[in-house]
Amino acid sequence: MRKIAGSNGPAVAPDSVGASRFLTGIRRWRAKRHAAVLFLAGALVSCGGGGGDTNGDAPPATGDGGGGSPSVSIASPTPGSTVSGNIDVTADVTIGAGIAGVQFQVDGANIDAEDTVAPYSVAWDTTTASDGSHELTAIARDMAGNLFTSAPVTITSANTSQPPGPPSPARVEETNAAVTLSANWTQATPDWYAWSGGAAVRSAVPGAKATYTFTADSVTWIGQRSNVSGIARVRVDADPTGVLVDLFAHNVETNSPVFSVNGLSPGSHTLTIEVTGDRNPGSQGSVVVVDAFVVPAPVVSHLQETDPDVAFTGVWAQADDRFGWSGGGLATVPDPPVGGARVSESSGAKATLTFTGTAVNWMGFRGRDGGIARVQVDGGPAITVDTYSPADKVQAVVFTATGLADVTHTLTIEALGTKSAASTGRKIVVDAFDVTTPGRRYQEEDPAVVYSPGNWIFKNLNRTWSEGSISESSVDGAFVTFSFTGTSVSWIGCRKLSTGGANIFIDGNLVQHVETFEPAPIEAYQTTIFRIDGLSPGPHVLKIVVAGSGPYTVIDAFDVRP
Ligand SMILES: [Ca+2]
Ligand SMILES: [Ca+2]
Repeated sequence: MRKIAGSNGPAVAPDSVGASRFLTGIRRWRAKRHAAVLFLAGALVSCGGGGGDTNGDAPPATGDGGGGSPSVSIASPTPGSTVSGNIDVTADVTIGAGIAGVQFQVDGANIDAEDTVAPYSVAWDTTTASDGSHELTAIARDMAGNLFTSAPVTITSANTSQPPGPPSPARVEETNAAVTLSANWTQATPDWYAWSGGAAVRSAVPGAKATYTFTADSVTWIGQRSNVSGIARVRVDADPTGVLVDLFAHNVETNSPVFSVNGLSPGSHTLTIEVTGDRNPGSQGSVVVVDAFVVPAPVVSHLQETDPDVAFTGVWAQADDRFGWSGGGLATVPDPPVGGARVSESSGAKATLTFTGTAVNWMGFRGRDGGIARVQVDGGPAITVDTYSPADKVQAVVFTATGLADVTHTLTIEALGTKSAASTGRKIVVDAFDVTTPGRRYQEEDPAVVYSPGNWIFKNLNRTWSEGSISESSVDGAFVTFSFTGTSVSWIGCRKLSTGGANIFIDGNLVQHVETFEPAPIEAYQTTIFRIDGLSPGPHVLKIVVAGSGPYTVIDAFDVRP
């Protein structure tokens, strides 16, 4: 059992980024363990009573709520687009009497079964269709059995004529046959966390092992960091020693990439995770969670709602921090916590993320008082997302867009102030975003990263850093070099009130001075401080020199594109 001992939070050096009032997190966790049901019931009462100006008899799950004529349309893919591989076909549906389901068709033949749960979509393997032109339609069925058919959307399937792209990262759950669990693993709790695939396993028994067999040159372990997490030993193939992965964090991060291995030889490999029973001195437990694996290892930045690239308009409030949001409950002394998540029940409230990458997740909340939002990528077709769920789930991925070009995009989330019939509220929560970019990520302690001696602090675990830790320096002139081979590199770091300036050199030439200071409440973690493209193919050296003007410079990771 997870056991919380003691009454004080772990000590944290006051001179490091993210030094915090951690006792709030520790007490919050304990409170949740003992009073979760009571609290959630209370949350329902308060949300149900605060629904704003929308009629309590609001129609179910309609896009506009305006009582207009029924409309069914294909939202994605867009007319005239060229598609290949596996794609999601989605529909926008507004019909008066409630939606029983949506059947998608290609050229008049059903694609999979009717989707009875909003948002309406179907996964379509376009390789099952010949190359060339095809028509997609969506047929919505209302509760009375009436059918409403969308206008056809004509697309072009192009598989055999496409050059092979990079392999799509595949997510493999811990229940997959490729994952072998020893004795002493149990289902992970608490189940208000949105585990990948709906479940995960946990163990604190020394010697318990989880082994994943895969064929790829890289892999990412998806687990959990928390203030009751321990230290795992991870081995690749027959490596006798492996590496120790400290899973401690002051708050709880679920569905989180906790460790990656890159650069393996072609062929089959095993990744073995072993519970050691050891723990960080700050941790209250030695739990290890195995939630999923992703092959090949993706490059993902987990951005908080406090990121300067997230703009909020309309009415938003700080979400109740007792839920356990990503990045929640952590304060930069002497200021109060600024992060956690933001919530709105107001029609027209918008959150817009500007990001550069090929895929994006919106992490929010699904629950009994979840409302309906409209989501758009680059101002494209509106996609309706109903966040109602009969069971409350925090740190839940509620929307994903993939297959984007690696350029700058916008993701817009608009609370509609509406809800499905079953929901007791209209909550839309913005907690975090996962932005995927091509290439390979090198953590800050990779052998290719070399620090000037004596003036760097390592293994800062105080915030939601990429794979848990950063290096930092407050010494003017301290530097770090990163040697890489590729045409493009990014420095992943931090922007907040306690970070400052740096000079950036490529192959010995000063290319930019950056200032990373941001006033509260802006806090950007796993953020891209600097990116340069178009380098000549071959080896290069990126050098970052601390240049005064702020207490800390943060080195979280580097991303390289070939
Ligand atoms: Ca958050
Ligand atoms: Ca890191």
